[in-house]
Formats: sequence, structure tokens, C-alpha cells
Amino acid sequence: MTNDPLGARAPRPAPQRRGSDDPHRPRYHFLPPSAWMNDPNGLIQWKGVYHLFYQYNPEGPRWGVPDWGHAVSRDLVYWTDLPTALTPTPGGADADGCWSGCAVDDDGVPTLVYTGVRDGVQAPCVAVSHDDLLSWEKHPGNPVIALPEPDVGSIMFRDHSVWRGADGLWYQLVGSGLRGQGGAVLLYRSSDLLRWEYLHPLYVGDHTRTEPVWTGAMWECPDFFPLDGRHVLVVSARDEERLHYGAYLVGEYGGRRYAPTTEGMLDAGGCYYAPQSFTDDLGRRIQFGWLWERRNSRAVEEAGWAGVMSLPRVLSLRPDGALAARPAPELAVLRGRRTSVDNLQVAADTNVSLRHVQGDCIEILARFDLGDAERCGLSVRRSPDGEEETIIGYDRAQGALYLDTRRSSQSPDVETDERRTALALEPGSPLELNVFLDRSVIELYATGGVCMSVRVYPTRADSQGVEAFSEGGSSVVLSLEVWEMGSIWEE
Ligand code: DQQ
Repeated sequence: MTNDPLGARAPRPAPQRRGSDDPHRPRYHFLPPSAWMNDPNGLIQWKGVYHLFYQYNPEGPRWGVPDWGHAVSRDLVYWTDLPTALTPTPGGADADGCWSGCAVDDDGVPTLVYTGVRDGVQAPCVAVSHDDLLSWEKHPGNPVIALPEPDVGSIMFRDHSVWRGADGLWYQLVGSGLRGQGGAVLLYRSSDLLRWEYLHPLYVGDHTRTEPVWTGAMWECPDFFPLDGRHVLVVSARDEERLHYGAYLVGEYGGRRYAPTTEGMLDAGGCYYAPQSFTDDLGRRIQFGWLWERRNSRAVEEAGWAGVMSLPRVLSLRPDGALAARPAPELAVLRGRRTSVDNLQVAADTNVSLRHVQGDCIEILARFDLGDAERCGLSVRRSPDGEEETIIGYDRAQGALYLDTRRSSQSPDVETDERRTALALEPGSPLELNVFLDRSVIELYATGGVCMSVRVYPTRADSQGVEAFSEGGSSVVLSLEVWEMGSIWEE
């Protein structure tokens, strides 16, 4: 029998949250009913239904002992909350938390491989479902790998990417870091997902190298998958002092060895972390990431919630080998009233107010001819006097896309900065900006699948304006379309 989590025979889903008057709470991004969320986990499409699990602390808007929250969708847009999927078992291998992990289809048995934490030890655990992912049975022999190999010199051991090899065996990467070397992924093999044999580090980063991208001392949340004929390794790079962020490698995998040739940052906005991806029934590789808060704990406690899931991103490889991410086309169902402008001249060192275009829950699709401008782009979430604004721009001399939140909020509780990432435009080709504003979330997808996501918390109710700007020369907005975006929640 099939349990359809969205159908009549399914257990009653958790109550849907109501719309909120909180001006920062997103309306079309997924987030739990309340409290704290971090990493996406266990992403899988099962019998047509998309399952999204996530690190969840229902106790309050702060890091705690995580459960796995659970939501389902038929279209990647509208989500239904289901009861919590995993909770720590007192005295069990996950007594102090069910940390991140993934889902696989073991010949018709949905199986989770996740990190159980007990007394400071982090170790891989397994759970299976016999009712189409509604409830989970933990393996009595958890953890299935008690400790990392003693000789490897690993400084951390958690988070999992599991796949079935062409030889029919299961392979698993566990996130790690090797002392004095850098982030690492440790490769294991198994015939049954329960007994694992250690093989070797599949790849080890170099923590002293900062170009083309710094990949830190430890790699959390590895995600390894074939894409467009090559293999991509996504890791969440961190160490104790520097910022954390998602990085990717692209290369060749064969004979249980990995040879990456390209490296990059996944999302240069500074708020996108611990992403995970899966292949859906259409063969698309879809990634979600955690968009964390950028306000202090006092403000977060007052809000009562923390953490937002990114929009679903469809991954592909560009001809130059870089990883591109684009918003899933399903999101277009949220588009409401449309406004458009064509061939708008933006004179040097001016801002042109798009008077009919404003809002904090809108999608913008804009194409710019750079003309002879040094910098051009959009100012969004802008108050009429410009006291608050967030700037999305392109710097021609640097060949860089930038996102400037330094004046996004007058609140002292908010972290702001300016971030840049390389974006090479062919001479004469337009700059494309696809921007999703959803209250405190901004997701930007630009030419070539380059993306930047950030959180902003304007204080003024009238910080809703959109303007085009040009500096050091003039530019043209070739086309600009804006849609009001609907909410995915009952309001
Ligand atoms: N979050 C999880 C860990 C992972 C980290 C715990 C990354 O499994 O390493 O919530 O954000």
C-alpha cells in the first residue's frame, strides 16, 4: 500500500502556519512553523512527492539538540508540514542530536544515513521507513561506524553523501578535516548500508591555499554527484575563526579516485550554507541551502524564528566547467501582477525610480546593456529618500557582481557588508539579473548561473522601492519585468 503524505490516508499533517505580520518573515520561502531551522537533510523525491527534511530545534529560535523536521511538496513550491521525522533516542547513539544526513532508495526501502551525536561523539547512524517516509525505524546497531579510522588524523567526522556505485555497492563520503592539511571527505564502501569498510580520503583540500577559493580546515555536509558527464563535490567549508561557506569542486571520478579541475564558491552572498541536492524524476539536480540570519540573538529571540530554506536551484555545468544554479521554473506559479519597462535610459550618475515597481515580495527579471557605465544595476528595498537600500550591481572594471547591504537597515542589531564575486560578461552581452525579494530574503541569480543570497532587515515600512542606477557612464535597462509573488502559506 502506498501512503500518500498529501492524500486522504495519510496522518494529519501538522497545522499549517498562518501568515505573519512580522515584516521579515518570508512568504514564499520554506521555513518551519516556528523556532529554529538549519541544514536541509534527506532530500528525495519518493513516489512523485518531494520530501524536505531539515535540522530543527522546536524549542526556540536558537541552536539546540536537533530533530529532523519534515515537509512535503508536489511542485517544489507549496509545502505541507508533517510531524517531526527523527528525534534523539534517550540513551541511543543519537541521544544528543540527530545531525545532518541524506536519504537513499535501498531497493524500495527509503533509508536515511545521518550523524548521531552522543557524549561528544559524532557517528553515522541509519534509519529506514516502511510507510513511505512518514515514520522511521532506527537501526538497533547504531552507530554503523563507531569512530573514524584512528590513523587518518581527522579532526571532525560527520555528515554524509551516499550513492550506489556501478558495481552495485554503496559508497559513502563522511565530512572531515585532516590535521594540518585541510577539509577532507572520507570514502567508505558497503553492501548493505550497515557494515562499512573504510577505503581512503576521496579528496583532501589545502587549508593554506586561498585561490581560487579558500576551502578551510573542515568540510561539513559533503554532497557528491554526477552532473553533465562530470562529478561535483559540494562541501561546506569552515574552520574555527573564518567565515563558513559552500564551495564546490568539479572533476573526474573513476576507480574510486577523484580528480577535480575546477573550484568555486557556490553562492557569494554570505548567507547560504550546508546545501544538499538530489536528482528528481525529471533528471534535474536540485539543490536547497540554509539561509541563515544576519541579526543578533536578541533580535532573533524577539522574532521567535530563525533560518530559511533557499528556493530550489537547478544545477548545471557551464562550458567553462563552473557550476551554475538557476531557480526552479516551477516558481513561476507564484507570479501575480506583472509590470514591465523596456529600453529605459539611465544617464551617468543617476538613479531612475521605477515608480510602478515596488514591494518586498516580488520577482525582478532585468537585462542591462552596460553602455559605457563603470557600474550599473538595481537598488531594491529602497526607502523614498534612499536612507535604506540594498544595491545589486555590476562593476565592469573588476568584472564583478556585487551585493551591498551596508545601508539595508538602520537597525543596530543587523550585520551588513558588501560582497563581490567574479562574473565575466562577453563584450556586448547583457547583464541579466533575476532577483527574488521575499521580505528578509534576497536571492540573486545573474548571467551564467552566478548567485548571491543575503538576508536584509529594513526598519522602514516604506523601504519597498526599486531604482535602476548607472555610475561613471550611462547604461540601458533593455527590459525589466516585475511580478508580485504570492504566498505559499494560508494567510
Ligand atoms: N549542521 C549539522 C551538522 C553539520 C552542520 C548540525 C552544518 O551535521 O555539520 O545541525 O551546518
